[in-house]
Amino acid sequence: MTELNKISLKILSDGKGILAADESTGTMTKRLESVKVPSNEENRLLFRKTLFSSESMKNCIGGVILYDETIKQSSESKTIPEIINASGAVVGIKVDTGAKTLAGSPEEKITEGLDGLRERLKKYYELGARFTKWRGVYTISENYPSKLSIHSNAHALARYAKLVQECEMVPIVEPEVLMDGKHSAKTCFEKTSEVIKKCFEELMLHKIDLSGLILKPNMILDGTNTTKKISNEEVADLTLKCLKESVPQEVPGITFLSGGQSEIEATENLNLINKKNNTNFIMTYSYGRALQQSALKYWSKDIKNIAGTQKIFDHRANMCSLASQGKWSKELEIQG
Ligand code: 5MM
Repeated sequence: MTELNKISLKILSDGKGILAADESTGTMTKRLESVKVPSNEENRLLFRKTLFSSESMKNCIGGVILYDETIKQSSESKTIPEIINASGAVVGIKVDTGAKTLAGSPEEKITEGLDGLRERLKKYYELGARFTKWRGVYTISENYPSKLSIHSNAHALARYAKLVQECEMVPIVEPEVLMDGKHSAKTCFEKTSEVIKKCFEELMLHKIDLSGLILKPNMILDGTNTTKKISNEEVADLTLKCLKESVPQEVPGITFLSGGQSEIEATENLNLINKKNNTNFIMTYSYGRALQQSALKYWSKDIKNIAGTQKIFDHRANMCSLASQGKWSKELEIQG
């Protein structure tokens, strides 16, 4: 077993998943302003530190993805990486610098951040990071995602992943096919499969150690603007079929993004995926909104109510952990 494989399994095993707290300052500002809390460094730290010192961190969170600002912050003479490590979770860092207009197809995006990446990775390693994340974004419409966007993003993801492994960290490869649009789940299945297959083609060309990599994909869903929706059972079936056909066996685990699904929807779908899991992959969560939404709303009413906020977060994390083992049910939500 390689060191990278060990780190991956530490993050994913025993009913654990990832807390994606890597919102860039722009996104975090939107989230805070939506609940009428001013977005300043102090408040961003307070909310995040509240989550990172919750009880459920020990049993439900195997890794936390941070943003550049957070990995350098401290509270009560402890650095944020120290607080996370104390719970047993692994520190991760988002290393892309965002999705920009794709030259040659201006309605699509290409994720940037390769320039100077090797040097930045070394600094993040020194700060305590042992895994990283890079997100490629794809939209579905009549002509998209284009071959150009599928190819360019896969190439960037592979170059990123190789640099990360060279620096002895585990890369999370996140190709996110967005839910926005009026496409069917069938189209989402076809496009997501094409995107993931291309990513692995490039990853293999770059000689990535696949046992030390985590894939973070979207689930297969109908577009947000369709009225006719497939059932949760069908979501699970199509998602499993897509991953079984597109992901090489050596990959230890898959951590889904929630992508705008409600907390319950993202939990229910993950639970069904695990109930039906007929692959060797660990299937768990790397949720941002689906782990934080309720906690953020509660916290915004009184930002000094740490214990109350942690209780809300703990419940969500426990539900996701059960779902990652196929042991969740709706009744547990009501009791919680
Ligand atoms: C936490 O949000 C991340 C994106 O931040 P920026 O847009 O500010 O760069 C995002 O990559 C996130 O990690 C994943 O999309 C998963 O989050 P959701 O909310 O979709 O589960």
